[in-house]
Amino acid sequence: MKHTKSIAAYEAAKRVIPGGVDSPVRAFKSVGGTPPFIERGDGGYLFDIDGNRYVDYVQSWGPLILGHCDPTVEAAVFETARRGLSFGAPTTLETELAEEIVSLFEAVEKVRFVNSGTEAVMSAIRLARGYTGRDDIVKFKGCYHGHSDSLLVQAGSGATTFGSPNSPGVPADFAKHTLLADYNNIESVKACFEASDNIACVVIEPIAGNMGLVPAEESFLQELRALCDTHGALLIFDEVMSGFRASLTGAQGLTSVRPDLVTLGKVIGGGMPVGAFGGRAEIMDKLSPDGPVYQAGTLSGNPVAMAAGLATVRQLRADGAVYEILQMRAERLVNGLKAAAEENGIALQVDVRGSMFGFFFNDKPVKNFDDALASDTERFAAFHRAMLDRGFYFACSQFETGFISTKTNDAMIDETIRNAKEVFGAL
Ligand code: KE4
Repeated sequence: MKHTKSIAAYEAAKRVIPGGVDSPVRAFKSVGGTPPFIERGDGGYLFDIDGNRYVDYVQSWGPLILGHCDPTVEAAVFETARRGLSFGAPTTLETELAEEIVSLFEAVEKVRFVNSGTEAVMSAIRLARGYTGRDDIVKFKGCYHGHSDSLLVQAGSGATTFGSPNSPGVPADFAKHTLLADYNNIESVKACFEASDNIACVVIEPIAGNMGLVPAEESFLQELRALCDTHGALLIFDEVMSGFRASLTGAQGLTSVRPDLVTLGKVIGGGMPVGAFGGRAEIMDKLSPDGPVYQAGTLSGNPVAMAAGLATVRQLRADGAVYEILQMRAERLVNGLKAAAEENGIALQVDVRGSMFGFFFNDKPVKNFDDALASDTERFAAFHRAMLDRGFYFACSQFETGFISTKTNDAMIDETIRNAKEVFGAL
C-alpha cells in the first residue's frame, strides 16, 4: 500500500495540531506507523487519501453502527441543516430523541443532551455529588469515562484505594476524591466504602470497552447494586460505548441490574457530536433550571445532531433482527480469528457482546485490567500493522474494542479471516 499523501498530511498536521491529531489514540502510537488520513467512508469501508480501501472495524470508535453515508441518516442531516444548524433554543427534535431513550432504558425517566461522552459522564457525576451531598466517587481500573478531571485518575501507589492523577494538570486535590476498584472484584469495592463514608456514586462501564472488551459478570453487577443501595451511593452505568452497541438497550438488555444514572453517546449521535445522561426524574430534576445543580451547553441538543441520532436509533428499533445479525457476524469474525491464530500456535482470547468484539493476545481469560495488561501488545501491534497493510482497519490499540456495522457483511468478514490466517502464520 502507498501512503505518500498520508505521510505528507501527517507532517503538515503535526505542525499545527499537537501530535497531528485531535484525539491521542488516532496517532497510532501503540502500533507504530503513519495513521492513514481518511478521505471518505462508504458503507462498511474507509478510503484514505492515497486511495487505499479498508474494511472498517472502528466506525469512528462506535457511532457508525449503520456504516458510513447511510442514506437515511444523511437525508435527515441534510434536510434538517437546510432549516438552520443551531438555534440555542428548544426544538421538538430533542424531545423526540429523549422520548426514544426514555422508552428504551427502564432506568431513564428524563434525559439531558450534551456534546460528548466526556461531558455526559462529567455532568452525571456532578449531579450524583449534588444529589447525595457527597464528594467521593469510585471508578474501576481500566475503565475510561472521558477526560474530565475526576476521571483522569489512576490507582494510588501501593494498595491504597485513593486515586492520584494520571495526567499532569489534574490537581491532587481533585484526584483524591476518586477511589479506584478492580473490575469484577466486589471486595475491592467494599474496600472503597470502608475507606470513605462520603461516596456519591460508583461509575462503571457495565461492558468495559476501554481495556479491550471485558464484560462485567452478572453476579458482580448484582453485588455492586446491593452495595450502592446499602451505602446510599448512586450507581452510574457508563453506556457511551455499549449503549445501542451491545443490544438495542446496551448492557441493560443483557443484565437484570438497573443503575440510577445512565450515560450515552456515540450511536445516539449517528456520527454527529452527541452525549446524554439520564435517570429517575427525582434525580434529574435536581438539574438547573429546576434544580440547583448547574450544567449547560451552547450546542447541546442541536437539531442536526438530534436528527442524525433519531434517524439512527429509529432504524435500529425498526429492525427487530438487527442485533442478532450483528452478533452473529461478530462471532463469525472472532471465531475465525481464534481458529486462525490457534492453527499457528497463537493464543487468542475473544469475546462478543452484540456488535462489539474484542480479542486479546493472551493465553488466559481477561477479567480485569491487570489481566488485560498481561497481553502481548507487541504481537498485537504487528498484527494490526500487517492487517492494515492488507486493507483491514482494526482499533489501533490492544485496549480498545472492535465493532461490526450493518454494512459489515459475511464476505468482508471471511476475507478478513483469510488474511488473518496468513498474518498469524507470519507472526
Ligand atoms: P467522548 O468524550 O470521547 O465522546 O466519550 C468519552 C467516553 C466515555 N465513556 C466511554 C465508555 C467511552 O468509551 C468514551 C470514549 N471512548 C473512546 C474510545 N475508546 C473514544 C475514542 C477517543 O478517545 O478518541
